[in-house]
Amino acid sequence: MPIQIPEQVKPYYEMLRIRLVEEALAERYSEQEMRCPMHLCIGQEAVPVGVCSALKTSDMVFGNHRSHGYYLAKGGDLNKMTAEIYGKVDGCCGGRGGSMHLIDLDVNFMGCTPIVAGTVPLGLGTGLASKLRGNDQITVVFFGDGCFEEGVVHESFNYAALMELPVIFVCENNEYSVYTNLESRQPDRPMNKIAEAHGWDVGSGNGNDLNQVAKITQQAVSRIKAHGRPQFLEFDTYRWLEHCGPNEDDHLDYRPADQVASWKKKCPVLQMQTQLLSEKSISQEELDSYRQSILEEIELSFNFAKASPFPSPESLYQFSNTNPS
Ligand SMILES: Cc1ncc(C[n+]2csc(CCOP(=O)(O)OP(=O)(O)O)c2C)c(N)n1
Ligand SMILES: [Mg+2]
Repeated sequence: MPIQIPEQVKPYYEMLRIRLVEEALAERYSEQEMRCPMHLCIGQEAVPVGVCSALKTSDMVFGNHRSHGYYLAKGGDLNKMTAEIYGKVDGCCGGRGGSMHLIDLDVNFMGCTPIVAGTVPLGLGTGLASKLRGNDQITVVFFGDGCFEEGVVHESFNYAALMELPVIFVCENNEYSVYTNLESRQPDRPMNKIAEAHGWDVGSGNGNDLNQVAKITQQAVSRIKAHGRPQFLEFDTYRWLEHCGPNEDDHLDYRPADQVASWKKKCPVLQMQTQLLSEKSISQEELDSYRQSILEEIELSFNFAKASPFPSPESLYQFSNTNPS
């Protein structure tokens, strides 16, 4: 049953929903019915929700390989996302893409891709389109700290600055690209200094603090409204699970145990929950009812995905211009 969520509690609800959806995906992954690689954002929920809370539905968002949170925070349809992950015809990409190819044009979630930095130049394209059309649509491209090592990011910074595009690039800095930490990959050269050198406005903050993420993004949106130039935002956060897949991988020892433990103490969902309870914006009974309602919604989405058929073999070349027949 849909329930009424007070306005000030909505961002918390959305973070909790992303967390519970991903926990359910992780739990069922071993059933081997989701046949695509899956990168979970558990621990990082405040960035997608905080950033998207500052956007309008007409604004456009691109994700990367770790995009369930972005898709849901932008208003993407949970049934269609779950069906996509199950490879079913009712998925948001007809079951052809899986977890890393999510699109929902109804809410301007423009897409995501496993190719690191693949969506960065696409965001320039939508930014340029908004500028040429003279509308007020903003483009947001989410990416990780590892993405910064791709040459196209730097070309894109240059192009966006030259063309004065209304884009916000949001870097979720979780300190790791797969198993390698930031210091081993990049010299001491803060990412926002590079953006600044291109003449972009920059902002940075605690990516586990939803209010801070939302405020910093609102400021970036206001600057774009004022002068139309590109914005770079960097938020520190941390992934809890393995790079790809539903498990923990701390036994591999690539991340110090005390680092993992200290970030888990800074859980974005729990921090916001504690705040709402202490300021009495929410009661424990309401919290329990939200959780119950989300779990019911998730169960229905799995039923929807499982009941949906696989795409037919005849449709294999439907969107292709290389049909051999
Ligand atoms: C062009 C390209 N290079 C390498 C990879 C392999 N790869 C997939 S995800 C990833 C790490 C990306 O790290 P980051 O951008 O920090 O995102 P995170 O996984 O930490 O969220 C890499 C190297 C890829 N998919 N595409
Ligand atoms: Mg990273």
